[in-house]
Amino acid sequence: MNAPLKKRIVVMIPTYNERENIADLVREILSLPLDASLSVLVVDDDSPDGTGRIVGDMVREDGRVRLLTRKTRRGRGAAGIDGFKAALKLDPDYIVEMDGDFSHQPKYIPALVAAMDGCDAALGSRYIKGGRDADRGIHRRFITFLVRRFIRSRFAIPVKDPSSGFRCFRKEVLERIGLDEMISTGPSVVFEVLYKASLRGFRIGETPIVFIDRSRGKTKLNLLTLLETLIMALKIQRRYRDRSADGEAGPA
Ligand SMILES: Nc1nc2c(ncn2[C@@H]2O[C@H](COP(=O)(O)OP(=O)(O)O)[C@@H](O)[C@H]2O)c(=O)[nH]1
Ligand SMILES: [Mg+2]
Repeated sequence: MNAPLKKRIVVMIPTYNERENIADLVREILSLPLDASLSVLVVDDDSPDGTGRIVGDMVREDGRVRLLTRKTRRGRGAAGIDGFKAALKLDPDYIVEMDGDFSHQPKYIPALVAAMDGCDAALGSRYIKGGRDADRGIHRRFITFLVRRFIRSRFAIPVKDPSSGFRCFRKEVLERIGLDEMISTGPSVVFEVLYKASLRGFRIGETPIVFIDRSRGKTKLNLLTLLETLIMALKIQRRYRDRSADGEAGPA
């Protein structure tokens, strides 16, 4: 009998000004002890700090590294969507999404992949046993707390950490949630993708992660993005509540 084929996994990382993190992060991911065929796709918005050049050098040295440079339609939202679409073209079994600042630690990727057993998507969760938000910034933790409360009060998504951006999807999930119809332009895309997957009945698992402070570089999250995210969440609710009443198709 033939040995089972290795799973193909693409790790998709949106970046903006992550020059101090990206090379170490990509190397760490590629050296994970995973019995899978792993590649990394960096989705960079033409960062002025030269993140794209650093990744470009890595692409030339290692066929497992890929770079998508976006020069129009910038922002975390469109970057995530374009990144997923480019990842799907590589025909993977799973797509892992994570930040490029080490807040999402590569060491959890094997657990995320293992959590896919019996699930269509798996989240790295700060709010289940063994997980933790170890971000030092008190205001940052407060923002996460507010966003989580807000989402949990308005949306019935059966997960503990709906705003987690560290997660893994079966290819079919991303193929069926209508990537071209997403309305988010900013970080709310993380939630919109999850919500659509949940509306469509995909099974979503969680595995604990400890979320740590970004080690280097600056966050792009500010008060304006927070406000934008909350407003966008309301828009998402209005839009898909109407849609789901019309009966969105399930995963079958
Ligand atoms: N391509 C792209 N990536 C972005 C953009 N804004 C943030 N990111 C990346 O998205 C991830 C999360 O952003 P970050 O600033 O760390 O936000 P925080 O983790 O919420 O503080 C990081 O990898 C960023 O480099 C953007 O406009 N375009
Ligand atoms: Mg961050």
